[in-house]
Amino acid sequence: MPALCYLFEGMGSSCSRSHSVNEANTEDNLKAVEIDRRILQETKAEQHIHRLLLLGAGESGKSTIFKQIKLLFHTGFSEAELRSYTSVVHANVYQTIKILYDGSKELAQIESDSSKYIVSPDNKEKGERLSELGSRLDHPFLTKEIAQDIKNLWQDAAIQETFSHGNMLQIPDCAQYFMDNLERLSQPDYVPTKEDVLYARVRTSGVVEIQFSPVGESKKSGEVYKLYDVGGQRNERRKWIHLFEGVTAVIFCAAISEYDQTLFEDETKNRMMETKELFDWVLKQKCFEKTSFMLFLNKFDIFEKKVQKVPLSVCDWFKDYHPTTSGKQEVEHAYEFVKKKFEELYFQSSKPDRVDRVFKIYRTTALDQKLVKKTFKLVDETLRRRNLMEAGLL
Ligand SMILES: Nc1nc2c(ncn2[C@@H]2O[C@H](COP(=O)(O)OP(=O)(O)O)[C@@H](O)[C@H]2O)c(=O)[nH]1
Ligand SMILES: [Mg+2]
Repeated sequence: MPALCYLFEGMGSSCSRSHSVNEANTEDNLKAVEIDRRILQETKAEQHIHRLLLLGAGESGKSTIFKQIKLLFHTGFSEAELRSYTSVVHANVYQTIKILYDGSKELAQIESDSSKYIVSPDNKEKGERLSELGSRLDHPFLTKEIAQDIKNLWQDAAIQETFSHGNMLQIPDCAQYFMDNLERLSQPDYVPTKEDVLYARVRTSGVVEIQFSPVGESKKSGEVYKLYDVGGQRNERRKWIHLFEGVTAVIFCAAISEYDQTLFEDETKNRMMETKELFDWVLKQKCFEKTSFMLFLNKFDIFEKKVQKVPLSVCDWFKDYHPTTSGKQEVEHAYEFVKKKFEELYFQSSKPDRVDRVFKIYRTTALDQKLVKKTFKLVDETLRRRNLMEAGLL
């Protein structure tokens, strides 16, 4: 609370002056009264800020939600911020092509129909060179020439095959989008768009926060929230604990498309199983006894495509799933099944004294700005209603 500390310092100096000069110095008294009033105001203001904590495993979409909130209810991205994403976007391109090329070689060795994964002789040299570039920490700017090589390799049948069977590789979700936009990304005067920034993948380390009001800053009666984004990988989670006190709501992001993928930090562990265990652990935390839980079943866009090709039952948690129909209806059926699993987990992991916590589930695609806006309005409404109930006004 830097503002409060500053006020206390100010008060200290004004008090000592009033003692040394004149006890009844009205000017100093007025100052002290004013300071008291401001402290009171600040304290009240702080009390009205609701802390929202984004939690979830790595790559579940926490930072994308955070960016959307910045775009929707805060300052958006400045030109400088957009520009700062150039190297991130280019790094995502290099990482993607490296993962795909190295992955094709790996699959050619372990799969029985290995010839499908062998790139054409023309592209082999490009692949080796790009794979080497992808492992560097300092990537060069993505020039038109390099982008052309990447495009040729991306279009190679073996790379496409690897892409569609790459659930065991760590292919980022932004792969297709950036590969489709290579020409634009390699313009010498390229400035990332808002959309590029939303797709860009940076592994979060530490904690970032943003203060906002979902009805817009101009509307005074709106609730004020402070949203915290944290790193989701296992080695980041120890930093979470000190944020847990006094949290109004946890927004737990679960990427429901990840049921056939393995963890970045442990390739033997299914991502959905990790999410299940993590959700269970978070629900059982003592300091969340009265905290509201907003569960975002995220990456629905990927889920709806995947579920029609890869059976849900490949994941241990969903072993008892049996598809009934096909097409859109089947997607709904699968989604409802997953939702029910999370609901069951919630009630199992919430001791009887905690079942009166607010628990809501939302279907989200963090890249979809309109949907995120709508979802946050709902979250805001729920939390406001909860507030009124607690104050005995409802
Ligand atoms: N297609 C799709 N991609 C998403 C969605 N949410 C996040 N992503 C992408 O997934 C990657 C990881 O997301 P990020 O927000 O960094 O995850 P975090 O590790 O939980 O902070 C980024 O490339 C995002 O653009 C979603 O709902 N749909
Ligand atoms: Mg993140």
